[in-house]
Amino acid sequence: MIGLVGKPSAGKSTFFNAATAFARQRDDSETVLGGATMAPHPFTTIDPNNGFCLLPAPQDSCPEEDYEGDLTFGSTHGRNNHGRRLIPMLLRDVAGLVPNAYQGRGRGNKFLHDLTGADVLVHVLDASGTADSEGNTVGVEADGTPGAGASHPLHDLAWIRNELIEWLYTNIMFKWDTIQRKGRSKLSLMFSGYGQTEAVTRTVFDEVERFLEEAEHRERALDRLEQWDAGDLHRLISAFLGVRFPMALALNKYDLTSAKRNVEDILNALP
Ligand SMILES: Nc1nc2c(ncn2[C@@H]2O[C@H](COP(=O)(O)OP(=O)(O)O)[C@@H](O)[C@H]2O)c(=O)[nH]1
Ligand SMILES: [Mg+2]
Repeated sequence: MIGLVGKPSAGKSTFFNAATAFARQRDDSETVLGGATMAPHPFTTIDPNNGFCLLPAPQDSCPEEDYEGDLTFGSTHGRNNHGRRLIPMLLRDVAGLVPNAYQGRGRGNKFLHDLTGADVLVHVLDASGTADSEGNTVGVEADGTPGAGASHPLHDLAWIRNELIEWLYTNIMFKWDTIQRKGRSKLSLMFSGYGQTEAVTRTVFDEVERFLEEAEHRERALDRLEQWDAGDLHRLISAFLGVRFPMALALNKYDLTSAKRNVEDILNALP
C-alpha cells in the first residue's frame, strides 16, 4: 500500500483521484472504492480514502519487457508503453498533517496511525509555497515573493518528517521504563508494531550499533539502553523510518509561477 502524506490542501486528494480515476471509469465493482472530496480548506479528508492505482511492474521483472506486439495480451490491467504489465496497488489518502499532529493536534495521531500499513509514502508537497504550514492560502505578493506566513516546501518537508519521528518517539517514550528494563528485545517488539518484519528491525539495530561503535566507541549500545539519551533514540528512529517508510516526493501545484524557484531550491538542497 502507498500512503499519501502532506500538509492540508497540498493536493493529496487531487493526486489520489487522478491516480485512481481508471478504476472508477471502468466501473468495476471490485476496484471502485470511490473518489475523494477535494476542497481548498483543511480537513476535507478525515477518514482515509482507499483506492487502486496502476503501477508498471518493476524493471526487469516482466519477461515481455519492450515487447512491441499487442500490449493488451496476457495482462489483466494493460501495459505501459515499454510493455511492462500494470499492476494494481492500493493507494491511501490520509488527512493532512499539521504541526504537532504527533501530540494529537488536528486528530494527528489517528492520521499517523492510518499510515502504519503503508509500504512506501508519497509526500505531496505544495511546491508553489503559497500556503502556511496548516494549508491556509496566503498567496504571493505582486513581485512574486510569498505572502506572510507562507511555508517553503523544504520547510514542509522538514517538519513533516519531524512529525513522523516524534510520533514514533512519543510512542516509544511512553514505554521507555519497561524498554530499559527488558532491553533490546522489548525495543524490537515496540518497532514491530509498525508492520515490518523482524529482520528489518534487526538490520536497523545492527547498523545503528555499528555506527555508535565506530563514531563514539560505544560497544553493543543496544544492550546498554540505560545509557541512552533522547539524541540516541532519535537517531535510531530516523534510521528506522528511512528503511521502513521509503518516501517519494510529489511536487504539486507546479502550474503556479512561484513553484519554479522552489523546485530549484529543492533540487539544490537534496542529493
Ligand atoms: N493550482 C493548483 N491547484 C491545485 C493543484 N492540485 C490541487 N490543487 C487545489 O488545491 C486545493 C486542495 O487540494 P486537495 O487535493 O483537496 O488537497 P489535500 O488537502 O492535500 O487533499 C484544491 O482546491 C485543489 O483544486 C495543482 O496542481 N495546481
Ligand atoms: Mg484531502
